[in-house]
Amino acid sequence: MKNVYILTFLLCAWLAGSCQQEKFDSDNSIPVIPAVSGSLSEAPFPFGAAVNISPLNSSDRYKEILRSDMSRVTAENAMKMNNISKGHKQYDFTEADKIVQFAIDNGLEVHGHTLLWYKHTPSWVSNFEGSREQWIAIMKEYIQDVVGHFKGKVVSWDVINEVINDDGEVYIKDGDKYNIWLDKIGEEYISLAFKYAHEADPNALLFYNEYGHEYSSQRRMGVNNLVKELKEKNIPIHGVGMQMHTNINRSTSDLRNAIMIMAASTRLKIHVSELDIAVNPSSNKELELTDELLEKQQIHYREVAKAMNDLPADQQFGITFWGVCDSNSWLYANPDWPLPYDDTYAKKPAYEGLLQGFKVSY
Ligand code: 9MR
Repeated sequence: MKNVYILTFLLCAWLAGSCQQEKFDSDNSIPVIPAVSGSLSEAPFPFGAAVNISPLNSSDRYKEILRSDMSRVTAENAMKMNNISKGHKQYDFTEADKIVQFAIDNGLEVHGHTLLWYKHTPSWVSNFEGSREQWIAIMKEYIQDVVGHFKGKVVSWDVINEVINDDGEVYIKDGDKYNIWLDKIGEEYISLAFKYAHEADPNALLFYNEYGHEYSSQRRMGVNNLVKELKEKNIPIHGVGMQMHTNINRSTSDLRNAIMIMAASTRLKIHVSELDIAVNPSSNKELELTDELLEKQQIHYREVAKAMNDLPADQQFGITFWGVCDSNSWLYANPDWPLPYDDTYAKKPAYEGLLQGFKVSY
């Protein structure tokens, strides 16, 4: 029965993808979809944005957009390990607390990003020497102190970020990427991390967060295998974060299919967790932003919103943009303009694309 469900879902995703191919890609025309107006807050699923403390302190427009259009925020950097952990049992929650307080004051949910990642390991951890048991102990302590600190305020967590490569395998080292937790503890660190986070806040929703679902089916398979393994061991995992740092050259059906397939195969909540759609993926320094690029970007945003809209309600965790306006984006210096608001905080065509994605049936 389960297989029939998955096959039907995959077939629908494929068919929908093929139709889009015809509409958007083969003749390269802009599909005829009625103009719509409104706000992202009208969507049947949450929209959110990654936030940093500096624009939060300095820009009223930034805060207005978070209040009017978003229902969730993620700390873009403030909750990463070396920004919080200053030594064994020494924490600095100043910036993260400010973001959380802003969210609470304005009725926004907070998604925690991220408990463990190969990046942002503080030096006291890199220099730590101990047995496997001692490594497990410091990991447990960190997770439970942090999740405990934000208990009741942070609704959901990326427990583990980016452990799978393009071959679909969990890896310790790849170029300058080095996962110290995997090296010292072994693969069990993943299930232990989920278990410890759950113990610290049984109400928090726990996610595995990864990039590349839209371009690597092997990586997607790797995520799927990991989720399956965790579920078989009864480890509390509630969702998959699909980062989607993507660009206008990727086919819209790749974006849709990644979401549909991950939803059908895991049955977990789907969070498009770090969405941005680059218009200058090759970082051409001379590139200028044209209407044509903005229209392509609009179509891509529309397709992501439509895919989220088409998921079963209990799997629609929502869409988080990786920043609010273009000048907040980690890609801005490339140059790039990957977000739905321009650098004056005005709505771009992408914004209307998002509205069309959940308001118009096509
Ligand atoms: O946008 C983030 C950037 O400001 C940081 O310098 C960088 C390193 O911490 O992380 C960026 O966000 C990443 C996220 O945490 C995990 N997925 C990939 C994101 C883009 O690199």
